[in-house]
Amino acid sequence: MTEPAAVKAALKNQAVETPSWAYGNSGTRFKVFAQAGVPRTPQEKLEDAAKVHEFTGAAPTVALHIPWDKVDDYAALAEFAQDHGVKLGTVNSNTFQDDDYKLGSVCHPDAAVRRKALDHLFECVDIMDATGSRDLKLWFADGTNYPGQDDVRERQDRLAEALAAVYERLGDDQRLLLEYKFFEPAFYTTDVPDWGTAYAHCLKLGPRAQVVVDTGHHAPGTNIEFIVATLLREGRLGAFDFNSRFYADDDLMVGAADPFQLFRIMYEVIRGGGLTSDVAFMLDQCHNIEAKIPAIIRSVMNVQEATAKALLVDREALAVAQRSGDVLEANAVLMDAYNTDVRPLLAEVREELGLDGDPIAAYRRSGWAERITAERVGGQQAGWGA
Ligand code: PSV
Ligand code: MN
Repeated sequence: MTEPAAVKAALKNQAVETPSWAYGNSGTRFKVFAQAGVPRTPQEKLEDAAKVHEFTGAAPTVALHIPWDKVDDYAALAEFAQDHGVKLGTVNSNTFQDDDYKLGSVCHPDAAVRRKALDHLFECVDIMDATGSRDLKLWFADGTNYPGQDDVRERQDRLAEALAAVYERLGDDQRLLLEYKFFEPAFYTTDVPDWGTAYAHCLKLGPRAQVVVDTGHHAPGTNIEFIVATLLREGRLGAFDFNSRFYADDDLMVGAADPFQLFRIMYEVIRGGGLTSDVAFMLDQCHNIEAKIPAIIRSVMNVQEATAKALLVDREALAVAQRSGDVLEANAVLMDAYNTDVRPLLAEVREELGLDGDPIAAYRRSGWAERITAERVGGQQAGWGA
């Protein structure tokens, strides 16, 4: 069993990056619901993100999405973040919300559209230079809807060409994170459908190209923890986009739909040394019907709970059971850790950090929700496409 002091130390060091877009309005293709107090500017999103960090102590960075978080002066935005106790994190590109991208972006059959998409990716690297961000996260909505629509092999060549150009443009301390998704918005093929395709491209690019595992981007029943173990073994797990799903890419609060899966993932992360390496733990969620800030706090807490349980696995007892072929005992060791109520331990960890043991209650008492509802009146609320 990991020493209690080591478990606490690991939990105190854990950081979860929150996505700027989770603070804005979101919904489904049927309806985007507006909520009172939602940020109107990237600065207001950072104010909300700062509250999540204030009450959890575990969300020190905020991911940007360009152009949703476009500003004139990114260095000033980084300073604004710093003044509020957080930092700007990963820069996410967006090559999916422009009419030109109907048939794809970097994989589009028309070279002019590919050039436009590449220029956007270069712009994102320029922004990283200004914000001091380490990671560029690339997700492409590219793909086809019908067999025969385009040459899927040629699309891979176009993709490889764009990725190579972006990789070349990165600074020595910057990374390219490639995210895969098996469907949506394209329904027949997507150009980066799975971890194998992402891994193959990253391998060609070089060591600073790494794979992103968005937990919502797999077919039902996929063993995500196996993918995590494999990518860690290969040194190519760059980041997580955490969220939960019941059916498709639901983007629900991580750990809400399947806390056991999150535990299994975190166990493989710890087993593979990923908790203390450069793996970035990010949320990629949309809070469509629930209050956003407490939902993000809850999500951070869910990651912490899964991590605490995974840290509590008695690895020595597990190894003994595994080596002796004691299937039931091996399973029991894992389940013992999973079934531990780690909430008191996490409350203690928070209190030792000078925080309230119950971040959601502390947030509710703070009056922040009432304040932003009263103050953020008028203007255009942030949301998809804003
Ligand atoms: C695509 O579904 C995705 O997971 C990518 O990470 C995008 O950048 C993000 O969602 C937008 O919410
Ligand atoms: Mn994602």
